[in-house]
Amino acid sequence: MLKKITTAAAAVMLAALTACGSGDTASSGTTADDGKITMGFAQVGAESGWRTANTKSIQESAEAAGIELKFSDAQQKQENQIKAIRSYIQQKVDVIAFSPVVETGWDTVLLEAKRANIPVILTDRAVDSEDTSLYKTFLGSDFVEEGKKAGEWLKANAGSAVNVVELQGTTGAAPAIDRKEGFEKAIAGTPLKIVASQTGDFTRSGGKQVMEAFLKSVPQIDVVYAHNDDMGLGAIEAIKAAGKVPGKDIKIITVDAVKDGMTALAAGEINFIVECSPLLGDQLMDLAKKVLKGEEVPARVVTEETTFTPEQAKAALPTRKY
Ligand code: GYE
Repeated sequence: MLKKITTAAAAVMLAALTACGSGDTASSGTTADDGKITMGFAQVGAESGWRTANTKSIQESAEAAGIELKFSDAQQKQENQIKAIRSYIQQKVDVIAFSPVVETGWDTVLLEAKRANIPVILTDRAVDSEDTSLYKTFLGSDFVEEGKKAGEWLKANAGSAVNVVELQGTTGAAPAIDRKEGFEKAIAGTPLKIVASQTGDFTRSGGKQVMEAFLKSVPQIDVVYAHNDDMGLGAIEAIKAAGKVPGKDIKIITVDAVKDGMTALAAGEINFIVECSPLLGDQLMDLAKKVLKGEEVPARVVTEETTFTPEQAKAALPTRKY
């Protein structure tokens, strides 16, 4: 009996110590201190219109949900994201969410979070870790499906087009790998072929530079398939500078459907956009709350998305949120 009491007392003391321990990070507001949830979010960067909209969605949703957000921008560098995650572990946040810049190389830091009993939620991009117990759930789009939609549209609307150049997203990133795969599957067995493919790092300047090089080195370009709107918009600048008409001389297909992309689509400079929604904030906060309450969450939550032609873009633009 005495032993039992001692054990119970020790447990209380330990809890008190833990609470004290987090006293120096009291501003982090961990659940142990004041019942408020603190989320550490390690963002990829600010490489595109999509990313900016995604960051805004996460910040606004955290505020609306009463969740304290610690936010970091990794400038598209994995080492920065790993540092940010380690610092969230040190600060004893309640939950960590992040959008992994590339798929590989996360096991060690995810194991550190697991050992510290801090649940991790993947948003937007996937990791290739075999041990799926390293994270609670993965919220985001089906990028293979997006690539397929782009390829299916082209198959149906290719006309005499044959030669496709591809502007890939960040090398090693899930959306770059999967959008390539889905597109290639869709155009397989048709006369369409990818004659050149390079990364533009999901940025406008990257898309422009790669397209400038393609226009010099590839004799006949019929189609540009860009893994995001920003690279497509960069390619438009390069095409115009080369004296060609984007959307007519060269068909352009992109992914995302952010406002700038939709505006170019409505103007006929892009021919087709596959939507990828950056508005993941509300779902992320809901999932975080559930995970912290110990409720079951699905291992995978897929975002619902559509596609746009120029006519559909014109209709959607006035009420477009991002
Ligand atoms: O398509 C692109 C951004 O991971 C889905 O990252 C995201 C992609 C998005 O830079 O614009």
